[in-house]
Formats: sequence, structure tokens, C-alpha cells
Amino acid sequence: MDTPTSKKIESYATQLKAEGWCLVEGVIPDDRVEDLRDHVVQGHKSALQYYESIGGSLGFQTGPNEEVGKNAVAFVPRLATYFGDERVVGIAKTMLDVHIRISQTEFKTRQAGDTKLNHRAFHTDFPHDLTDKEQAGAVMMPFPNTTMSLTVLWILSPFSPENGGTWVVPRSHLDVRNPRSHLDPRNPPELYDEIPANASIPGEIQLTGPAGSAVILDSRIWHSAASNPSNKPRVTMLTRYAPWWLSVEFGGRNNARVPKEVFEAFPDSVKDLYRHRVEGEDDPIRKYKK
Ligand SMILES: O=C(O)CCC(=O)C(=O)O
Repeated sequence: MDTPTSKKIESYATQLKAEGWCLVEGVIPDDRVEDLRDHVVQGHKSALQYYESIGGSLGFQTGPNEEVGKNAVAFVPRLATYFGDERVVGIAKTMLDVHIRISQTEFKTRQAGDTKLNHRAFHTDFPHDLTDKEQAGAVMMPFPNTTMSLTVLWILSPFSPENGGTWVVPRSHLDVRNPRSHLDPRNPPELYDEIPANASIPGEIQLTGPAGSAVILDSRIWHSAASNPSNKPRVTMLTRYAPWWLSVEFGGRNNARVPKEVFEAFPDSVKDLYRHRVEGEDDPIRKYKK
């Protein structure tokens, strides 16, 4: 008999709490992976062209004067359907709160032919990103032992050491130190941690997983992008899930809007995650009555 979805969610959440990461396989059906990989490659090109044409920045998803830009999700609407996956959303609700939303959506393709295999840039993610622009939304150290956001990497090219599977240090989400403690101007020098942000860390592992999976990281886990020495790009999209109580607008960091017509075509499960970012809509959390 198949394990009920609620039991699977419980077991992913148990791993996430203990290790700081988990892999959910089969969120995208095998027969959809290739088409969606092409969709993300094309969407990435269109997004780059769009931001170049307006003189803005795809990195920050802002216009030439730092005004709010077009959300990356608008360029990959067919993939976005999966962002409301029952297991991924179930895990996010178990870890964060029953009321969640997507705070950031980004392209994370690692280009081919990068042979700097010693490359590391260990960090923690929003809202624990100590080098975030003007500390916009960055929690101060020492971090309280609370999961505040989950980073989800949507794997469209299988992850392996050969193509730049993400480096993580399992269980580091429970460590009070941080590899970038010295880069946060709010931390006095006597509290800097002696952890190398740009070198291998004992216990680090490189994530592997088949195309069509989602890797979920606690935002506090120490992790780093890896170089991709293969001859094909490692195509990946990123979404971050946040609880209702976390400010996702502070500092104007990556809060680009979703055009109305793109939003209207989303299934309800995905509308719930982006309503706070769509042009002309209220945040559903504000409207919640029960
Ligand atoms: O692309 C990757 O493998 C990791 C991405 C990452 O570290 C991040 O976006 O915070």
C-alpha cells in the first residue's frame, strides 16, 4: 500500500528539522521534465532580454531606478504550476505555518564549463542572509532556533558533483556560528566566527537528485553554489516559502510583481502563494477570516 501523503510530509519535515535539507523526488512527472527544462532556458533568456531592454537588473528584479520589476515567475508560467505541489506546500506549512507565501523567485542555472572545483561561497539565505542588501530583512545573530523560510531548488537537470549540485553542511542550521558573520556590519569583530566562507568546510556534501525533484533547504543551513564542469548547463529555478508573519517587502529586496494575466492563469494552489505580489490584488493573509 502507498504511504499516505501526510505521512510522507511528516517524514520529510523530520529530516528537514534534523539535517536542514531534504529531497522530494517526482514533483515534476518524467514526461514533462524536458519540456519544462527548455521552458526555463527560454524564460531565462526572455527575462535577461526584458531587463536589458528596460536598463534594469534581473538579479534584483528591478527597473533602472530600482523600482519594482517583473517577477521571474512571469517568464516560466508552465513551471509555476508545480510551485503549489501538495508535498512541497505540505512540508512548507508543516515547517512554517499554515499560511505561507512565496517571497522570492529566481533563476539558478549554473553555466557549463566552469572548472574551478574548489569554488565555495558559503552563506545562509533570506531572512538569514547576512550580506543582504542593506541587511534588508536579515535576522541578527545569534539566530533564534526557528525555521523562518525554506529555499526550494526545482531541479530540471539532474544534480550531481559533475554538474554543480549545491554544497551543503548538514545540521549547520542548528549551529549558532555563521561563515559570513564577519561580513555583517552589525556583528562586533570579537564575535566573528572562524569559518571559511570560500573554502571547503568539514562535513560538507554535494546534493544529488534526479531531474523533476525539489530540494528543500532551511534558510539557515550553510550552503554554496558549486561550479559546473560539465558541458551542459545545470538548469534550476528557485522559490522561497515564507510564513505569514515574516515581512517579505522590507528593503525592497526581490519583490517584483506578477502581471495580472499571468496570475489569472495560475491554479488556485499557486495563486495563494503569489497573491501578495500580483498587480492589483490584496494579500490573502490579510483577508483570512477563520
Ligand atoms: O544554485 C545553487 O546550487 C545554490 C543557490 C544558492 O546558494 C542560493 O541561491 O542561495
